[in-house]
Order: sequence, then C-alpha cells, then structure tokens
Amino acid sequence: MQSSESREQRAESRDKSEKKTLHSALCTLHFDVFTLFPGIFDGYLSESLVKSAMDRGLIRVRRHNFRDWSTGRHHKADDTPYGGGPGMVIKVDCVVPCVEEIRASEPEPGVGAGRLLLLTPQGRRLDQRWVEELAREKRILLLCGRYEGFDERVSRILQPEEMSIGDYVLNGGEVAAMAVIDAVMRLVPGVLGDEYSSLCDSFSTGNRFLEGPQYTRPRVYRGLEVPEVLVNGNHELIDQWRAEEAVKRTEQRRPDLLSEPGFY
Ligand code: 6GU
Repeated sequence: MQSSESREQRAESRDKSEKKTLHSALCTLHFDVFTLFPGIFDGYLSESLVKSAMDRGLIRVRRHNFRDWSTGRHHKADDTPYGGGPGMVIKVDCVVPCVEEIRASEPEPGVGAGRLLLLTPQGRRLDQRWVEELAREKRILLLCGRYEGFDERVSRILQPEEMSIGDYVLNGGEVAAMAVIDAVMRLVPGVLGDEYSSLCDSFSTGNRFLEGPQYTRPRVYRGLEVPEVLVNGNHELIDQWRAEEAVKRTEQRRPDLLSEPGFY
C-alpha cells in the first residue's frame, strides 16, 4: 500500500517536471558577462551541467570584453586613480558605452533589458533567496570589476545592483560571476534531472536545512560502517532518518539558518 502510493506520487512529480521542461524549451535565460578576461570562463563554460544546459538551449552565456569599446590607439581599459594610490581603475568611458550598447540589443526578441548586476565586495551579499529571484529573470547582465574597481561614475550612470558573494576579497568579479551563473542556472526548469528537480519541488521547507550525510559502496571501509537504516530498505524510516540528520547537522554547523524564518 505504502509503496504503491509513493510510486504514484513519484510519477506525478515526474509528470510535473516534464511539463516544466517542455515549457522551458521556449524560454532561455540569457547571461551577458562583461569582463576584461573572457578567457577565465573557458573551462567553466565547456564542462558538465553548464555545457549541457547551453547545448539544450536552456541558458545562453555571451561574453563581452569592454576593452573592445575603449578608444585611443592603445585600447586602454584602465588608468591610474585620481588623487594617487595603488592599482588601476577601470575607465568609465569604456564600460558605459559597452554596457549600454549590449543592453540595448536583445539577445532574442522580447527578452528586454534584464537585470544589471555589478560584482563587488562592497555589494549586497548574495543568498539563495536572491538566487531564486534571479532564476525567474529572462536576462541577467554581470559586470566584472578588477583591480581597484570601476570609476564611481559607472554606478552613477548605469545604476546596477551591486552584489558581493561573501565577506572576503577576490582579485576580480569573474569568479563571483561564475558563482552567480552556477547558482542561478541550476534553478532554471529542465537544467537538473527529474530526480533532483522533483526532490526540490516536494521539499520546499527541507531547503532550509543542510543536507545530512550520504554513503555509497563499500558497506564497510576501514572499520566504518554505513548506518543500518540506509541498507534495510524501509523508505519511511530512511526519510525520517534523513530529516533528523539534516536538522542535527544544521543545528551543529549553521544554527543561524534555523533562527531566520524562510531563509535558505
Ligand atoms: Cl563580487 N568581487 C570581488 N572582487 N571580491 C569579492 C566579491 C566580488 N564577492 C566577494 N568578494
């Protein structure tokens, strides 16, 4: 009884995610990445889930080098800061025309101007809630800074949302941009396999917790055994054990996640 019911439920959620996959064939999430170092993204974009999502037309990533918009013989994209000090500042007269031109050109009719994000350690910190919001966009533009950052007038003119991925300093926004693409694209319907996406569907509250431990063969390794409950085939007990372990782990490692309602 119990197992046939859960089989039905599984079939139902499979149907649901198939419908989503069909629907998403019509809407691609377009990323426009602005960077002085487009090559940094080569490896990331040519492997695994991202490559497969691009091949299937679920996401699209275009890279733009704002150096190509710089004027003058040397195509300088950065310059020394007014007032002195270390490092270089990215030039406003190269970034602004570049972003304006690309933003005005739709990658596909009806996609619109999208959400413009500037990656900087001074920005608002990214969390899963923001990621979920971004996954509903049709177009996301990511502006990657380097060195000492952009001329302040870039923000004044383009008015991007400023985003940080955590309280530490990276050499530039490129690694942060990859983190954003990675976190957002996996929520685009059809990107993950049925197994994962239906799991997410049915566990909306489960998302608040860290995952508990997982095991695979061998059953015993260096004297360490896989917990008995996972190998005895009682799925009701297994689900219960996993839920308990998730709570335990979250309490131990990230109690802050539990005190913030609806977070994560
Ligand atoms: Cl978005 N950029 C840089 N340069 N450093 C960071 C960051 C971004 N987020 C955290 N640290």
